[in-house]
Amino acid sequence: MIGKQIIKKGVFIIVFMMCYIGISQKVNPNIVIIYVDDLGFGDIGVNGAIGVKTPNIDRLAENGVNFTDAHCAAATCTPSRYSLLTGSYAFRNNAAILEGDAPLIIDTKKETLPELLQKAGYKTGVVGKWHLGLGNGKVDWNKRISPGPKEVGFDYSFLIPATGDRTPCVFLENQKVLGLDAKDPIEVSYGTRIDGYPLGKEHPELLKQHTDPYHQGSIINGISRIGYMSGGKDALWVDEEIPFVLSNKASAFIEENKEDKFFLYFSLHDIHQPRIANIKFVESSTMGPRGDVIAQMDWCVGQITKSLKKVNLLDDTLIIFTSDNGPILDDGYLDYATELLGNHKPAGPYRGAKYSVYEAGTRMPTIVHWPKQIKAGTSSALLSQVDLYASLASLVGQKVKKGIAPDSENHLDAWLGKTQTGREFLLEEAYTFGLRMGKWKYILPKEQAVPKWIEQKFVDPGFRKEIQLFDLEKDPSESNNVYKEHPEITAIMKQKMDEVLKNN
Ligand code: NG6
Ligand code: CA
Repeated sequence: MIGKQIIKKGVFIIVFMMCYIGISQKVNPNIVIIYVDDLGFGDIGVNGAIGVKTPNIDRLAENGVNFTDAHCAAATCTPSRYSLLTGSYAFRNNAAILEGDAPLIIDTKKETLPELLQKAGYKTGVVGKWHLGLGNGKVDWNKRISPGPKEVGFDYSFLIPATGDRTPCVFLENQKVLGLDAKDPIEVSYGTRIDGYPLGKEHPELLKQHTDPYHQGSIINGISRIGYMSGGKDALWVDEEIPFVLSNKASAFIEENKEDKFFLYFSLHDIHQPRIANIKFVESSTMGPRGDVIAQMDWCVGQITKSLKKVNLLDDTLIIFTSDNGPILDDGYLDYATELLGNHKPAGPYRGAKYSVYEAGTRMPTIVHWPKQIKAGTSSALLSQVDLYASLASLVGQKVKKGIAPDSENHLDAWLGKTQTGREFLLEEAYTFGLRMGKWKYILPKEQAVPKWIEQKFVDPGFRKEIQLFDLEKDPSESNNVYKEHPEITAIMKQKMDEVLKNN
């Protein structure tokens, strides 16, 4: 009798456990972050793009939530990526754009987003642009480079080490240069010139695109870069093939991990300069190279959805499509982005660009797609990518450790389109700071000079010696500074800004 009861109880527990596992598998979707480089709010069809079509991205938006007030953490790449993976503001770690030989800026002792997902049973992978530094100091590109993605929680990595316009121009697979011939070792330098590939400033006749003086280092594949490089001839990437290489690696990761839960951080090179589209996409837009690489990037997005569909996982994968900073037309390479723009508005209705503290610097095209759980629509919730850490932790049932991800707020319901309420305050990092509170935008006055190359840009980055306050409801393009008319709002925002910046 008692034996029977124990068996019954046991069966009950097993059935209960099976149900529980079943439910928890359903709750935890695969997660794919598609991170585009330098894509502006207005560069996608659903947000009003004129000079290029983005059918694959538009499809994500039609079946997901399209956000109108979601932000990357900063108006440049490294700081935004740092915040995304650590849940911490970039200024806390002085994270700024890194050179191609810079050391890793993520503290390996602190739990990162991929590490947290690993604890929840995810296989984690990063494919694409890294730009968070590698190694501890002087990198030897001929050996396995560590610390890197593995040491911050990625089981698999396939990287462009820094940017497309910086040396070294090679891929790293699991932190080793892919295709390197040991007899032709790589050396990279950002200070002293080394004897290696010809230089842009000395051999303009070898160039596919001319550049400003800042991008006239080593010429690789007919494109001069920032920095010097020698060796590694067999390992050099071909810019025109990068979208295919990265999409194939991302698809292979999905295929290999289809039986597990996986987290893929797919970080595209497009639409960063050098904007050299594959012949398949040349003249696929009316805007020249910048438009063509938007079409190319859209194709890559389609490859990911196709791969997910093929293994029957598209409906049960949370895809977050977004960008790392605002759009830029002329960033140093002469590709006629300004001249060929026509009526297309890269930043939509917003003022500013990459590097800028105005809205376009951080207000990103952002789409969340998860057909099984999300009702299609749009959302005006105020959100920051720094919040993905705590929000995804909540999604997968993990606790954020004390002292980790200090700036990340859990807004899972907003990310999933269940509520339109996001952050009360949102920090925007540029070369100064902006702060949002509802419709208000406050910009911290800036005393110091900005880097010379930013000052020389045609874009107005928005740094001023006086306070700026804008009412974005009446004035979405930040043209009417109203701080004198609203001393009480200015005081609240100043106080909050001081609090955020002091709390370091
Ligand atoms: C800047 C580079 C620019 C680009 C940017 C990084 C100069 C003058 N300009 O320093 O070419 O590489 O860094 O872009 O050096 S980002 O999207 O990765 O932040
Ligand atoms: Ca960028």
